[in-house]
Amino acid sequence: MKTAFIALVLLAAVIAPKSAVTDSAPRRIEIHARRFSFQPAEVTLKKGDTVTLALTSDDVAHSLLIDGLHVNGTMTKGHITEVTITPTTEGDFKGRCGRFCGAGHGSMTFVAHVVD
Ligand SMILES: [Cu+2]
Repeated sequence: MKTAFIALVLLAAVIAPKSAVTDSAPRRIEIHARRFSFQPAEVTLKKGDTVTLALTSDDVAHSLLIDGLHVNGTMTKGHITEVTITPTTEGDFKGRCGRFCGAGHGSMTFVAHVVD
C-alpha cells in the first residue's frame, strides 16, 4: 500500500509539470515565404495572447519584418526561425520582406490583425 502511494506521488510529479507546459504552450503559426508572397499573408492574433511565429522559406532567403510588433525574423529554406510575441495593442500591423529577393520583393507584404 505504501509503495503504491509513493508510486502515485512520483507519477503525479512526472505528469503534472508536462500537462502544465502543454496547457500554457503558445499557439504556433507556421509562415512560409516564397517569391513573392507570404503564406499565409494575413494572420489574426488575440491581444494579450502569446503566439510563436515559425518562419521558414520555400526558396531563397527572405525575412519577415513587422515593425509594430517587433518581429524581425530571417526565413531560410530548411530552417525554422521562431519568434514569440505577445501583442499588447489592437490594430492592423503591416509586415514586409526585409531581405531583397528579386523583382517582386516589394510586393511581399503581410498583415497581422490584433483583436481584443
Ligand atoms: Cu524579399
